[in-house]
Amino acid sequence: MLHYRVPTAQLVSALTLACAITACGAARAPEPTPLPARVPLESAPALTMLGAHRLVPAPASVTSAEGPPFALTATTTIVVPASGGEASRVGAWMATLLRPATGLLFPVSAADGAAPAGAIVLRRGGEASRGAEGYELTITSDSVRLVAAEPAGLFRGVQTLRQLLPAAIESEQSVAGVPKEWTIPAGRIVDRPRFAYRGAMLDVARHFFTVKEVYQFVDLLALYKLNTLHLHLSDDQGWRIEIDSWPRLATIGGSTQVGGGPGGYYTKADYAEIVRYAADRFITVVPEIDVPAHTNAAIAAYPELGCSRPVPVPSPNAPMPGLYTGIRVGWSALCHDKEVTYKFVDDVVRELAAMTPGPFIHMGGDEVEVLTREQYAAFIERVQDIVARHGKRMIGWEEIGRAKMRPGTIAQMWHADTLLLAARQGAKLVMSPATKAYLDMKYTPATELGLAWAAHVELQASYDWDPVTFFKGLTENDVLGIEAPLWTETVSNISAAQFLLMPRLPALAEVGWTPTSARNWESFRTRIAAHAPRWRLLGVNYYPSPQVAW
Ligand code: IFG
Repeated sequence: MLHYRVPTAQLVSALTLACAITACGAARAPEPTPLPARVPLESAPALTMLGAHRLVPAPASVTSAEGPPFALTATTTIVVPASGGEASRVGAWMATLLRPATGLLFPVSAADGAAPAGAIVLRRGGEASRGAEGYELTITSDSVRLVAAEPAGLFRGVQTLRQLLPAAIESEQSVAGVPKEWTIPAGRIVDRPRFAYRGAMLDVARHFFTVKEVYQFVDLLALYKLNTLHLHLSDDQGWRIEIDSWPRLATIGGSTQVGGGPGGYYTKADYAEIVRYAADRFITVVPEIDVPAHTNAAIAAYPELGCSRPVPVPSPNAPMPGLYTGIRVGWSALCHDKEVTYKFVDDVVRELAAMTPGPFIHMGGDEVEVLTREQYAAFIERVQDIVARHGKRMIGWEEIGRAKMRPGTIAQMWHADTLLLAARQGAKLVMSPATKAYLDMKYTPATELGLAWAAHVELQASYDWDPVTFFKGLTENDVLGIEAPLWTETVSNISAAQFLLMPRLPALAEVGWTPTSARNWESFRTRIAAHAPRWRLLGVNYYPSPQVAW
């Protein structure tokens, strides 16, 4: 008999309430204020009308229908196209998601044509104008039809289905009896993203995160329809990816981290695992090797890469001379006028491109204090040519707008107006303004984790902005999308990362996905409140922002 574990908090609130009534406990402690009674999963209001949805990101259009909901039962089957392929993989992924909490079998069958009643049917097709991630979801009492031009659209539609079921669907074990039945309200959703690039960045250089922790980061991106994982793989404190032609980059450059901990690095097999896990969720990996600054770990491994510039004050707990475990920025740089520097960049980009199926390689370019404007531009232009020669498009932080950008190169906006230099060259922009999207910013002065150099960023600040009107003079066509960077100077494990990510990540996911006409703060703050039980069941840490009535 599987026992349903009552969440501790419920127990606590029940006990608190009990004590308040029976004054249990000898010494009359001051009356504890009872915790806000959480709505127990058993009585979570089932979704009555599709329009009452608490979906995040909000879909482009939702139409409720009269009539009974679709119920998941022992005979519910999942039907995927006979051709198999990625659409079948999405069907299998959905079955794996639905089985544990419901205890139902969800057999998956591959067949075209009319499906049996009571089936969840995945089909390729629909309006190609909805793009690679658009989908349409039609729910009646006897069928659920999910149609998308591409498998990615099917996967995004499955996340919507997931959110239309009670939060208990996220539970790991069959919670028989909770809820009485698993229903999805009738209606129709036609949906597609506003922006093509919707990402989040994990800085694995300041603090190293294991492959399993990166999976947990990717799981949150998948739940909220983000499609890009930017990994900040190198910086002053750490080099995190194995490069065969320069082996000490990982073995020495990866041997420590901020604060002097053991650091770590991804072997090529580890990196391939991360790429596969992301690809299974239709998420593209964008690796970043930050040059010419933020390069102390590489220079500590290969001192010939640096000019004879002063190294930082030795870090008390750095295991090797030259390694740095503090958090100052901008002081290091590769030697721009040595040929070995460009051989280094070429070797690294060659090996990184070979292990990265996605179209982009991010080459950083931020916070360069030791080169003149001309030296910087010449360096960036040369690096850009190297990336192109290896068949990839370069992304760089906004400062690269000071160089001559190749068509296809993307500038990532973070803190100033240099993005306008890139826009004037016709470059596409990825918007990640530090005052809105930097998830390492404290929520408030009271937040223990995070930094505050840009701003304190509460949930509403992350939600209430528009990537196009954020900067005057930009047009919809200039903006490729948005990204939420999580820098990890103060974050050393995934639980701390989740506290800073959640709930701002879903807010930014909605900024990237939902048309402006379907977006507003009052609606979002109400909808996101319903996601907390889901996060608790998933074991995801989060900041209970006082801006939301959780
Ligand atoms: N700026 C630096 C990051 C990191 C960040 C912390 C960019 C592009 C401050 N560069 O953001 O390396 O230190 O908030």
